[in-house]
Amino acid sequence: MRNFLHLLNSRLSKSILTLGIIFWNSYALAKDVGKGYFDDAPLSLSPELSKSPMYTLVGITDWGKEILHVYGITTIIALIVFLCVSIPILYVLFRFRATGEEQELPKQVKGNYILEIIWTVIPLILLSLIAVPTWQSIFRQDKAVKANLQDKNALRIEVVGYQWWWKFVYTDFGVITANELILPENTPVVFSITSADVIHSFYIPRFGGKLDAIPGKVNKLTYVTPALKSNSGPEGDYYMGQCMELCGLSHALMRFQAVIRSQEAFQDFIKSHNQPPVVTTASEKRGEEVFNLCIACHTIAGTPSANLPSEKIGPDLSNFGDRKTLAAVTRKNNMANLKAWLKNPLRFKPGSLMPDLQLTDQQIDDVSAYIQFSTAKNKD
Ligand code: HEC
Ligand SMILES: [Cu+2]
Repeated sequence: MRNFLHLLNSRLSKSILTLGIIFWNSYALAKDVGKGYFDDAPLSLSPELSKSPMYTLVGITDWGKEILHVYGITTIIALIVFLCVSIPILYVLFRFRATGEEQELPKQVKGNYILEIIWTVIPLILLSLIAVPTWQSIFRQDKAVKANLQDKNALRIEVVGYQWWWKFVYTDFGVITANELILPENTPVVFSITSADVIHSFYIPRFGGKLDAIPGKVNKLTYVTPALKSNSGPEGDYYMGQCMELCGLSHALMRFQAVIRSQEAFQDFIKSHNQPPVVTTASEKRGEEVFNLCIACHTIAGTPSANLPSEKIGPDLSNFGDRKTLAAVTRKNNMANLKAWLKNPLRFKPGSLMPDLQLTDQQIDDVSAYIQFSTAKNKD
């Protein structure tokens, strides 16, 4: 007995020590990620993200609220089951503890029909209590998708997952963008979700409704976008989204952002998006030339790159200067990060399908100026 206690003690202390070391190392690592490489740590480690963390426990769309409702029912039932099991167990543990003076085994019981029936029927009832509202929700969503597809006021958006970024096509407006999903407030939206390569999963936690993006299949999701917050600035409200299906090396870096704007600001976005770049400085002019190296994979609306008929494997860069983030919302979009990205995309995103194009520093400066500044100038 004593030896056993010793063993337990030393194991316990070793485990605690190991855990402590792991904790300390992870902390030390996390603290320094990105330091020295970029002007700016990844967004997850910056205060940016704290403004829009990926909570699952607030539903701010109709569909999000509905899911939370089912979630609430499930949680309450699970809690009741937990209490009904753990309280008797604790009672029995203490009430019938061995005193060491027992002479024989206690009475052995097995195969009690009544008990067997009871503990088959109770879970059946509990599972039905969960299943019925779940089915109801699924059918309601199905109906809403059909209704909103017919609704003239609804916004239809095609979502395509790529390794490791998101394409958003505003089918009714001929507008294509990437990673930043601009949405008008209080509007029904139908997302038609698919993938260009492997399985991804589309999810904006606060809006509710996580749906797989599967190549060759279109999954539909709909909800009414939330209203603007009372204190939101001219840029609107930002909500983080994330790919939720392990899809390769940079899966964790496959983020996106939903941006809720007023109806007018949304219309402005639609209007300015496809305006051709306005090239003024000498550097932008040289950058326009350099951009010919990029057009097999990228498009800027209103330039020859938009005339190539092939499917592009890189994000649409129209109106890029208007974007707040870079490389699927993993960095802030500013000149320093853009240049670092063009110097070596793999440093930002392991396995990225944007190759290192071996550009000279001059080419990087020029093409950065071109895609960053000339595209944003059409914003009155
Ligand atoms: C072989 C295809 C390919 C070529 C050529 C290419 N890119 Fe890319 N680019 C990509 C892919 C794929 C991504 C998405 C990377 C990711 O986020 O994982 C990307 C991402 C980007 C992004 C970030 C976009 C965003 O939505 O945040 C910028 C900016 C960019 N590329 C600029 C350029 C420029 C400028 C050139 C030419 C000098 C270029 N790319 C050449 C494939 C390419
Ligand atoms: Cu993924």
